[in-house]
Amino acid sequence: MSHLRPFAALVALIFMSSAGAQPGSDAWANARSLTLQLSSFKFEPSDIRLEHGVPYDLHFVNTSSHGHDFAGKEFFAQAQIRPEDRAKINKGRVEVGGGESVDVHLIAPSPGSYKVRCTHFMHSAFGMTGRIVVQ
Ligand SMILES: [Cu+2]
Repeated sequence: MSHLRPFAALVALIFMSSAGAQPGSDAWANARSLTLQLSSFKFEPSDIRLEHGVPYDLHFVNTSSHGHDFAGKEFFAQAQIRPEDRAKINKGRVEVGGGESVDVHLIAPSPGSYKVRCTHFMHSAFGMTGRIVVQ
């Protein structure tokens, strides 16, 4: 019977990968769209409410003519980011150039409060801070 074990392991592996946590494209198509506006010097809204386990399309729009970023190291580390969007996040930050927009699809992480801010020089001091509350 021992010769069957590798086969059983293979079946288990295939089953696990097809039933894994990463949702199919359908789940992303149904993602809730949420626009997050960046400007000099605020996030709108600055108090972002998400539901745990729900897929979102976070649509970051920079309405100013200067670059800003949306930094939430812990939030992005905990969230499940759509593979195609992972490159848009660098060191927990989404950089959005002046007049540009960036979409990041993700599944909201565990409930909690996650701080966000713009890391550009002095921008958080001027008011570019906020939080994401996951319920
Ligand atoms: Cu900024």
